[in-house]
Amino acid sequence: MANRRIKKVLIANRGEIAVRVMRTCNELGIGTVAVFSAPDRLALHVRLADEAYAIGPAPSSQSYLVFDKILAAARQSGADAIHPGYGFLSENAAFAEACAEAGVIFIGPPPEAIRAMGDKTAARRLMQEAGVPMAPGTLNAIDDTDEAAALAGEIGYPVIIKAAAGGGGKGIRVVEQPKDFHRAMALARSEAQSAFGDGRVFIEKYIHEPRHIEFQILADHHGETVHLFERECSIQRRHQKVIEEAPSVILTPEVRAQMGQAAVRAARSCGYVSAGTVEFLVDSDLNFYFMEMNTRLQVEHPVTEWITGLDLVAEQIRIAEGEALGYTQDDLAWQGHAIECRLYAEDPANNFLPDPGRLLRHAPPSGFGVRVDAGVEQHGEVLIHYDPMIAKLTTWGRTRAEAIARMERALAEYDVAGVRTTLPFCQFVMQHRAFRGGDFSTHFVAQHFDPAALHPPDPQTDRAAALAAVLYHATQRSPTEAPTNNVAPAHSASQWRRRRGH
Ligand code: MV4
Repeated sequence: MANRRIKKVLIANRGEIAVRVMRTCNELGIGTVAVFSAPDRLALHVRLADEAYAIGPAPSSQSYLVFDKILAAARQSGADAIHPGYGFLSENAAFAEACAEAGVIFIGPPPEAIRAMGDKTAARRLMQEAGVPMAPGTLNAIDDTDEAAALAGEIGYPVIIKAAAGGGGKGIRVVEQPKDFHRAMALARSEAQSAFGDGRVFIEKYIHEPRHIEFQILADHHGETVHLFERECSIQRRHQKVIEEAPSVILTPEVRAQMGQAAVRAARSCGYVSAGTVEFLVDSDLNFYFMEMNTRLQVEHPVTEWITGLDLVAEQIRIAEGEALGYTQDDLAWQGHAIECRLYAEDPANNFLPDPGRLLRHAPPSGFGVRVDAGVEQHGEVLIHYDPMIAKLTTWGRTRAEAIARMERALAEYDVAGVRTTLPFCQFVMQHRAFRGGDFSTHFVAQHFDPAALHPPDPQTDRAAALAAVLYHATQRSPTEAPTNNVAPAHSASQWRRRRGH
């Protein structure tokens, strides 16, 4: 593959991940192009970009997901590459193909790899061939319910039914007993059909109280594939990760090496290039089972950046340019421990009900070993139309205990008002005996979380902060007219740009 220098990147995303990608582009001397929906016109990612293009109304189906609008903005701006971030078009094989047809580099894996891993049964067949351990189950989607029931009997109950087109937690069902199988199958099918437009499902043996441990991999266009160790993401709620860390407390060096090698085989099996993640379930005996491969940069990638010192977006860009990784597995090592807390505009005292709105105050923590990736500024708005994540707070320490202590310090320092947030929930987890002892599974939240144990909100402080913020806000310049299209922000990041290689 011929090397092709990337000079300008369009970021087909919004919020913190768009900002995070732009930051690396700025460091590399690469120009940045934002796209924005109407309610995002004053968003941080628009303000930080060199140029910004309006791509339609709020619904992502009419803006961030529309190939032609994104590609038109790429053409108009002269962007030579598109970074999709996560979500939206990041795992859309047809979009990756459309980029190639338009002569724009898609900063991500080849469409074939996205497609292969998007079909979870196709992925299972690939893993079977590559010798990657999997939970016992079916290799093909099952059409006949009676045949499926017989297979479930052979696998042994409990079993779990998953959508072939799924991923994350949509369309999954645990079946404890044979008598429940037919009904569960019908429900799983119709759920899969309405969620993905594809009712195909498959069955796996249900792993009891597993941990979710995933391996970051990087692969270049020259046949080199490495892993960047693991992230443990067991603390999740309704299949939404909330706290992640690296490394995992339970892995031994031997199991880590075995899982890493399996992850590399998984990536090679589909001709993977760029950054990707191989997810495993791990049982209490440290047996591990392939779950799925995510063919994108993930939300939780900063914990890997902390322990390896590598900028994953910079690596993705170098790989997309056709450069060789320049290191092998033996060159890689990790140091210390990193934890990520996701701060959402959701009320943990009220079943995590989303609470979008304006951030009357947003003063994130800082200091040694603390990183904040925020998508919203003070006075900015968490919009109802999109994911309600406000920021990712990550900390590093020489040991896990130090990373936790630093996280507790940072959480205490975090000052946010105007919306309810998951901050008290993060504090609950950090101080929990089971979390501190490393004694948890994917069922942690269901087993241990008690809203009554949350730090009680202090209405006096809340009110005082809100009043102070309103008064302060009143003294500030109000936002100027909205940029409508093709706007170069007054304070362009380009003025800080250095030339690459200097
Ligand atoms: C599993 C599992 C146990 N055994 N697969 C799939 C989607 C991901 N977000 C969680 N998934 C699981 N897959 C096998 N073979 C356990 C989970 C799982 C889970 C399943 C049902 C209800 C709640 C759950 C919480 C965490 C993990």
